[in-house]
Amino acid sequence: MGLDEITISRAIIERYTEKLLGCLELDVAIAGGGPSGMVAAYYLARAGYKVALFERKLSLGGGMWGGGMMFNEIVVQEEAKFILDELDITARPYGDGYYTADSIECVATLASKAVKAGAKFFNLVSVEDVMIRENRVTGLVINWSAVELAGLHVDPLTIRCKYVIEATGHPVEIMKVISRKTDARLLTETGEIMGERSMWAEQAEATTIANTREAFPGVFVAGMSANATFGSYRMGPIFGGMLLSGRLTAEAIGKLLQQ
Ligand code: 48F
Repeated sequence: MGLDEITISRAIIERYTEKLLGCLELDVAIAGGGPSGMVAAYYLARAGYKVALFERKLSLGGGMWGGGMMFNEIVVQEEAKFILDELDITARPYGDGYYTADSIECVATLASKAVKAGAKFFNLVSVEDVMIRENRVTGLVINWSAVELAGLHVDPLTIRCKYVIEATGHPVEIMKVISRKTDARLLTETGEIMGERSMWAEQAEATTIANTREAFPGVFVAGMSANATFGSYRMGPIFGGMLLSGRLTAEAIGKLLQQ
């Protein structure tokens, strides 16, 4: 049998279209494919929810690939080590309560497990806006990242969902767009995005968990976005908080979806 380029093209177009059409209405739409977003995608998919993740860049993984300053190892503390175990990622003890993991293994395994569990990933797609009905976010507005990068005037498409996870990391893009485009208060102390503070790993890791919650009706903040929204510290290349936050968001949303 000879290979036909048109068959190859048709296969890709049909399968991608099928995948995208299947994600127009979701239980959960995730903005950002860093560690917190991918962990949330994995646990939600594993629990049987219909979940898709939209990532601006070509590659998933966000800030995880680069470890600390491009030394591609990450540190995970005792409290989150069980997540590495659940994902079958090798954790090497490093003294008292610290573990290290290879950041390439982490990203690759997370992406693989989430997709195999049934989460749909759309890379090269940016979330540029949200849909709001009666003061609740009801969906994401998406466009090709290439359109955004080229500054082209092309209208977006829309995904409806029951919950959104804001996992865009430091820039906290989803909360920013909500804050800019509505008069409503966010569910923070000030009603606005409180902003990220400087490095303090211990505080930051603890508050990441406390800040993993609904920050606007229908939107949960996870990972670094949780601290950026609620005004807490950054933590640098220790990733336990990111993993725990992703898992916690999946659990919290799962509970609400069961009601
Ligand atoms: O920054 P990122 O890795 O977020 P995270 O899951 O983890 C933070 C850590 O990597 C690290 C840290 C240490 O513990 O503080 O920084 O909170 O991943 C965020 C992803 O979201 C994508 C972005 O390209 C990155 O891969 N992203 C950002 N804005 C958008 C987006 C958007 N508007 N639409 C789609 N993707």
